[in-house]
Amino acid sequence: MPPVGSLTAEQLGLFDANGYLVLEPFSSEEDVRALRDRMAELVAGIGGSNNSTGSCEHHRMAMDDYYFKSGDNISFFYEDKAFGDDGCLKQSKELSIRFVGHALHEHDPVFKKFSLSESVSSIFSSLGYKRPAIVQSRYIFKQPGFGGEALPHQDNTYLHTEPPSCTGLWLALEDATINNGCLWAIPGSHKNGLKIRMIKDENGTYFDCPIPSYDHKEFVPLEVKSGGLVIIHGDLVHKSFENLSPASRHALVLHVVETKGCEWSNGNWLQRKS
Ligand SMILES: O=C(O)CCC(=O)C(=O)O
Repeated sequence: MPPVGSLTAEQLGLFDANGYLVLEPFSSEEDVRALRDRMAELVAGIGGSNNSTGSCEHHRMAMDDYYFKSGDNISFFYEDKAFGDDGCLKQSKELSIRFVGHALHEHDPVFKKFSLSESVSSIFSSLGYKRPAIVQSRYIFKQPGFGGEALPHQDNTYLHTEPPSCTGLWLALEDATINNGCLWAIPGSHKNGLKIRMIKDENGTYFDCPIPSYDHKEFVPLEVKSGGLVIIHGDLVHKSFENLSPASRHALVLHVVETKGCEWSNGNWLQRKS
């Protein structure tokens, strides 16, 4: 049997038409459990004190130095709404974290094993990548009650090569539903090309044109069972809503670019060492 990531002609046709492809199932229950357990260990290790609600040292999600350095390490970002007026967390760190990134695939053995698995690399061979490189990994928690929204975007906006070559692999580590903040995408929107770039240079971090707006009616929900994977074209417009439900929605996202014949852009916030 070929690895699960080895795509058929029919699957490639669907990906080409829609800009996304759902592979369900993709990862086994054991593999999902291993990723979730490992993340629980990493979070438990933050700051040395488990279940802390008293520390003010937790880092909010913001485009600042902590964020810009996170391309090369494992950093922890908290939901804004997790903090009280005193600047301290209102509940345990486990229920406050927004995401962890951006080099889990390099620095953690469990995440590295998944990222380098045959199932994952088969996807990139199937999509025609010659020398793919994972440039970013992010574990997203979508906490119950306030897990933050992802505004409509295209991944090539943030992880740009010339020519654009980013593909996202979004692995559901819990059932992702309309209720708990699943992905939504505009089918076929990748065919309209990249609309906007985020640039970081000596003038700061900014977009090169006004942020486009999209009609919600164009989006379709991508509900995925735990262990299912969504392949996302770098120009696909996608988003997710705030999670107002009592159930979390954990997911792991890997972003890959082509390094053969494609040049990593100097203006990207993430600058790789090699
Ligand atoms: O998981 C989410 O809610 C959004 C993830 C996403 O859009 C991305 O990683 O590009």
